[in-house]
Amino acid sequence: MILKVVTSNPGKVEEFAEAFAGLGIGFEHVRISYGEPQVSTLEEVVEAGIRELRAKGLSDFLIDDSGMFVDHLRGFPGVYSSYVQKTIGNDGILRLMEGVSDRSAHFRCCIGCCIGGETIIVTGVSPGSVLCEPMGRGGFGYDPIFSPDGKRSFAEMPLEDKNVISHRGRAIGLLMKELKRKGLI
Ligand code: ITT
Repeated sequence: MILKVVTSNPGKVEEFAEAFAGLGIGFEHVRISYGEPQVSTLEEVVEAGIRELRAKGLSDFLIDDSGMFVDHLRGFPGVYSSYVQKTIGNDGILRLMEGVSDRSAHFRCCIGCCIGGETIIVTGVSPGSVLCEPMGRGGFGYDPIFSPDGKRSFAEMPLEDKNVISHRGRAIGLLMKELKRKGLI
């Protein structure tokens, strides 16, 4: 089986490629834009995306909507992570967190997968904290300012290490479990 990964984000493509190679799953990167409505959860974004892509005739694909949720900022940027990254960026988040002692945050990754007539939606979570300054040159997006263990940022980890503990790695694990349970792989 070849799964089409529909995303505009090359960082996600690398992570899916690494994870799927380890699982022996065929993979194809597809760029088709779909609307991301202003709703309150990642799951709602994914459900809407799946509806739109199915209506366009796409099959055997997955989409991923992710975000970083900062406790002190009451979950911001959350579903607005994409817009916030493009506007104020990591420096803007660090400015909002200046002098704040509670730096706890988590990443969520919601994956929606359509195979044949089946739709599976899973969410992986990675708890951690917002660092006081960017660290590391790897990864993408919020990786330099997020640490899962208070020691290293995601941007300082090799991809395969990030995939073991990250929101996306966990979501991929849940997806595989569900695909196996349904006898689809
Ligand atoms: P697609 O929707 O086309 O897949 P996107 O980059 O818009 O790509 P999201 O809406 O899921 O993806 O991502 C929201 C923001 O969060 C965006 O700026 C990403 O770079 C960032 N992001 C997502 N996953 C991340 C991760 O694992 N590490 C760091 N930042 C991440």
